[in-house]
Amino acid sequence: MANEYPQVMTIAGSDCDGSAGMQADMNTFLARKAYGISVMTAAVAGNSYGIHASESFSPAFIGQQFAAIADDFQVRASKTGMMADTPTIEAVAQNYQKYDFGPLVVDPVIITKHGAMLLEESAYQTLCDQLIPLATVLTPNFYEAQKLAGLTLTTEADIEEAAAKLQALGAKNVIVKGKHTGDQATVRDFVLLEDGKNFWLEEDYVPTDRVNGTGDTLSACIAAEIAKGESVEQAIRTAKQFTHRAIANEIAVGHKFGPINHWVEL
Ligand code: PXL
Repeated sequence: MANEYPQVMTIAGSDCDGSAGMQADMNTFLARKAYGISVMTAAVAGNSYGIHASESFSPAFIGQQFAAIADDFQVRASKTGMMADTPTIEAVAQNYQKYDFGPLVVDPVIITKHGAMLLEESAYQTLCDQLIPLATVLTPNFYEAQKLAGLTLTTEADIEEAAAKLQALGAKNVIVKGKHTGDQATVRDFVLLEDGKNFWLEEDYVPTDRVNGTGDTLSACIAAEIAKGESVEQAIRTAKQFTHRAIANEIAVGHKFGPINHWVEL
């Protein structure tokens, strides 16, 4: 009886304004009808204008959260979000390998929609060496793909090359999320699957500032769909659609980079 219901876990930072991080993940899990569990790595003080302060939890406390969940719950898929520094990434990578928490979606959070940097530059290499090899799905945005692949992305061929490079680091499946320049008709994300199948996912560009938590939502939705038994490809397609609808049906909360709308249905 216990643990029959699909359970999905986020390993992420708390954003006190509710728009992003762990809160966006939990909203997504609820919306997609999976039970959400949250191991907290850090907490930020911020709002729709920006991030003003940030604190990380100790590696020991992160380990205690993992142990508590492993003792009682049956997590079918997990995702990572904000991990601010090398000790946090190492703690997450070590603990994840200690238990069975299902396939891992790694959202390599480096930069927020307000332009705040959430990951120390000195930790990029740790992310590549220790966490990306554990990823069933890696979900960098355009900026993160450039940093982690070490490439300048100009053309679509560059983006395809970056995805291949990130796959070579050990991520089984990669989705590189498209750029938002403000003067575009569509947003195009490139998907490279484990078996080499690849395709572009396209949705209309929505001209709005209310986009904080978009990447968290996409990766959380992928994890939730996998936890419910969907294939990786279907999980990615569902997540792109869900996130697009959540952006397109905006809600008036906060003054600047506000949250997206997790009440949308597919
Ligand atoms: O959306 C990226 C993100 C992830 N995690 C935390 C955040 C944000 C953006 O604001 O605050 C904790």
